[in-house]
Amino acid sequence: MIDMITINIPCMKRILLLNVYCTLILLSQSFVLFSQQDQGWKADPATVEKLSKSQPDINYFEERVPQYKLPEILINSKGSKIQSSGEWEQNRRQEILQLFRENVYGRTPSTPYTKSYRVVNEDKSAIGGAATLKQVEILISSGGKELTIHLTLFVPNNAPHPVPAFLLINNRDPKNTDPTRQVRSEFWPVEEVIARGYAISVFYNDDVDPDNFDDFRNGIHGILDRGERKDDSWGTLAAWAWGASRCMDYFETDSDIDCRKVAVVGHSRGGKTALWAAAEDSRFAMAVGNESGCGGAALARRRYGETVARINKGFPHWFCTNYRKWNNNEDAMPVDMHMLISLIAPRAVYITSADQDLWADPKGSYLSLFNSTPVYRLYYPGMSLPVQMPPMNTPVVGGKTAYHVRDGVHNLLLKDWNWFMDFSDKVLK
Ligand code: GTR
Repeated sequence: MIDMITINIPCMKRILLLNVYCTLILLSQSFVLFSQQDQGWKADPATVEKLSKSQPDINYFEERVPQYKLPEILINSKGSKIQSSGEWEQNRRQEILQLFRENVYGRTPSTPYTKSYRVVNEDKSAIGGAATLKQVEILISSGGKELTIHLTLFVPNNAPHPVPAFLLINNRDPKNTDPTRQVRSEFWPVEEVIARGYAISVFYNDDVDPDNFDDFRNGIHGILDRGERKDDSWGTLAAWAWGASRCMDYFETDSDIDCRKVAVVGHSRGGKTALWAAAEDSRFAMAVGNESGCGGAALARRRYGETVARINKGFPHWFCTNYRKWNNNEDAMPVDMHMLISLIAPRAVYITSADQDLWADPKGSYLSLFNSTPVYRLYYPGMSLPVQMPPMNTPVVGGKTAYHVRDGVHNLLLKDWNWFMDFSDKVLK
């Protein structure tokens, strides 16, 4: 007995160990297979857990996203299918543009105004001689009132002129866009953009309309709005977009800038604005919506992260009054944000997200871009994007559309800019 036990236990142990070993090999093989099939970005469960705890009224769980049906991009209000880019431009694009004006951002007034430009500073040997700095005042006047937009522009000296340009809508502290370059921020990386042969410019959103709710008395609203405000009167995002167009007006007068190759860039609220600016003004050849989230690229119907009700409560001045009709009523909205992106077609568009920025719904932003592609295909028939999101830090390009999820938090960094320039090298240069 004693002998049997002493002999058999090690033997059983060996069999058991062998079994465990084989199971581990099988498991690791199926893990490799599984991860090969499933490499696309997914929200990190720990981040989901953490955010859900700190904001219990906000949904961060993918499995709690409600079922939804997106409005058809290529079926017009009369129920006809749009078959060509011509039909798109003459008919459906106009309908969708009007729907966004009426229901989301509001209509820009047609009040007449005059504009003039004054180059108040020009330094041909900025950035150690690599660039020319121009500081331009864009003066708007109407009805005896005036407003000045301060545009800062660096033009590379050693690139063939006219040069393509980036225009950033700065929604952060103006220190981030220091023209003296004593403060260098990745938010507006002048030196690196110049080195790649692009001009880089910026205006401060508050110049056009201060970012606070004052019943639309200050900024450009106080100058161009006449009579009573209507439910579809423009909000602050539309005012900033209008400001971006005034910078474009200036570029048209500056022979250093190739105004057919201007990309409008914005981060977060600036990202929402950049997308709307390019929808409203087809002179922009490219738009970058960096982590633009709700009211930007993210699909409203997913109700993931920030929602329509939440954004209207937090920022009652950003959108038109009609947008409040969609508070907790997203399925009734006649548009969703894939249609905003489609308004930029056939021009270039870059949408981004950040891994930990679930408030801005990375997946909903990618789905929006993905669902805009039927419109791009009217122009570029072979164009496509993968159904699955790309892995983190891996930009994906489908013709004139691009997307990435950067690691880290809500921000605009040099890493993002480098990917924008890799893309613009292809689509603008
Ligand atoms: C947040 C807002 C977002 C986003 C962001 C920003 O508070 O909820 O929609 O725009 O601000 O602009 O940084």
